Amino acid sequence: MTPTWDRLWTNANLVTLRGEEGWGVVERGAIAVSGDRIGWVGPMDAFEDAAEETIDLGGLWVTPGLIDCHTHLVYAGDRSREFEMKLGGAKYEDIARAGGGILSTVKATRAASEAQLTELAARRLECLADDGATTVEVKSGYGLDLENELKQLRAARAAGALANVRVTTTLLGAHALPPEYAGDRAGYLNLVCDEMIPTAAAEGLADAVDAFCETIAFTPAETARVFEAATRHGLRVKLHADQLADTGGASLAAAHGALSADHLEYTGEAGLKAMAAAGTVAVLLPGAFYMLRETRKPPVEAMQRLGVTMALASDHNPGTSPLLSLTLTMNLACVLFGLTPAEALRGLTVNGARALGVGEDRGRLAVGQRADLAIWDIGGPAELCYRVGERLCVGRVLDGEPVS
Ligand code: DI6
Ligand code: FE
Repeated sequence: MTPTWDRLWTNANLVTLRGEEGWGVVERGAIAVSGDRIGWVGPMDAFEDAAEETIDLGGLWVTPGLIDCHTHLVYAGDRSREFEMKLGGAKYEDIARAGGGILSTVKATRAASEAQLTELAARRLECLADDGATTVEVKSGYGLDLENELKQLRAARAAGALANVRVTTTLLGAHALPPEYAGDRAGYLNLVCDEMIPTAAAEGLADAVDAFCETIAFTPAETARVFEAATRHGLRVKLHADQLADTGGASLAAAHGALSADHLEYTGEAGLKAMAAAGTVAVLLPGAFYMLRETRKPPVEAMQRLGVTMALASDHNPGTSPLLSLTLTMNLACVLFGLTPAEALRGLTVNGARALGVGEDRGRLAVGQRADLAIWDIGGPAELCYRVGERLCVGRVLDGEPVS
């Protein structure tokens, strides 16, 4: 029989994540791919075609490749000293005065070469890849001037190629006010809106634009300016919203058709209703919640009740979430935020894809979706949220090609 398919993975337990809840497990299943697309999924005994190459997985488990939709993993420097200070009771202001905080990472990142940043980011992406990641979103936000924000975005793209991970990039110029603009907020917003966004869009370096809308960062009005500039230049928007206070970030994100609003510990019902109506995805970031020893949890029950789609991400960054384990991210979401294991895995696959605007392209084991797979040596899918710290991922497939 002339082979119909390029590759067939068979004798596997498939976690399809079909529909809107549950695992969608197909035991003793098979997946056939043609090129970079899934072409057939189902019980192996029902497969009647032929493939150029057949891989017997011997009962291993297969999920969609994991999608980490919120990271800040391009940076130099180290913030472990301030971690030590915080454990000793130091406040955010004490740390900033001691030269810590975001601006200490900005200083180190500006001093690093693009090649150095690429190497550092590639190592971090490999950690996420070891845990089943096939798509990772990477933000800028530690350059805070045109040259260094673009340097970060280029390094993110280059690191993805080195680590065999699909990287989407997000410009986060509105992350903090750089020292040279102290006292000139309007001037810095002009730089973000009139130079960073147009240049990143024109050079194809950013897939989206984000901002840190917070009492210690940018106001809703300043954020709206950034969103309007992004939309003018054809870029979708995302938002760090209501992490430390309810500043109306979720409602603002929804009003601008944002792909996602992220953190949301302090978001109220009005913001969630607006997000549900706009289709803006909630991205839960338990790593930052845990590291900051927060007590106010994001309103997960209200999100479920109001039909807000919930994604999950590592939020890897050197200050509040130095987390590079996706199984631990899922475990924290279950233990700290009360997600079920199936909700947690959906948060790092189909809903993570939706938070990046690529939900039609990847995130499920379904015909027509991109053939990005993660292969696991487990006894059942809930173990992905339970067996923390073990090396459970034994293989990855990107665009139908085995990459590890
Ligand atoms: N929210 C956060 O928790 C991080 N950025 C943001 O927008 C903090 C980043 C850092 O401390 O380096
Ligand atoms: Fe973040």
